Amino acid sequence: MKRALLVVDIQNDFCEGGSLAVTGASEIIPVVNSLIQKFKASGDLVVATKDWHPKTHKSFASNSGGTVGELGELEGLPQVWWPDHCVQNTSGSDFHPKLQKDYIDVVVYKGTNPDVDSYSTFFDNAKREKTNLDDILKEKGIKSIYIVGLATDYCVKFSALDGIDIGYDVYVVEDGCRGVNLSPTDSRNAIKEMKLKGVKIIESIDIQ
Ligand code: VGL
Ligand code: ZN
Repeated sequence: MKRALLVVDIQNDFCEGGSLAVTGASEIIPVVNSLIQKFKASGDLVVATKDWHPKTHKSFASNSGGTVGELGELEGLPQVWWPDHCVQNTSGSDFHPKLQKDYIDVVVYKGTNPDVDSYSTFFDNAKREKTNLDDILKEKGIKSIYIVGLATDYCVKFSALDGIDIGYDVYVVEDGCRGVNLSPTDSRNAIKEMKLKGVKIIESIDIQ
């Protein structure tokens, strides 16, 4: 196993009809499914992540008295107030029905602590707690990660930047991602920032 495909948060609430729907989310499913098959065929690791919030999560506007889409503060950190989304064991937190689930080797959960948001699949936003992702990759000797999923300007971006900080070679597959775009340029800026910090931005056809 030389590399891992990281399939970020392709869950119903982030897709069309969901509570925090990302425009064009379902368009990435065929791209992601073919990469899952490719990684499986080459004996590489397929990791999928789930945003996995308790219903009391304080990033939800409903629990914090904020307005959806506006910026506030949570435990000293800037926090966008979100609609309720990806609540544990609800259909909104299930993977999209068309996602190829049979070849997912491991699912990493994040966002379980109600007091802090967690965009990166490596750490919570306060960097207090780690998920098991780094240990899983290190245990298998994997040094390169290829990221696809939702959303370009949040979980994809912060996972990619943390991956670089920890020392991985990080590739973001642009046609396998879509962004929230609270501001229309958010995804474009996220791509620029990732590039500047050493993330390689590629297209799915570039992957062997
Ligand atoms: C995400 C906003 C809130 C994401 C998760 O997966 O990008 N965005 N929670
Ligand atoms: Zn969330």
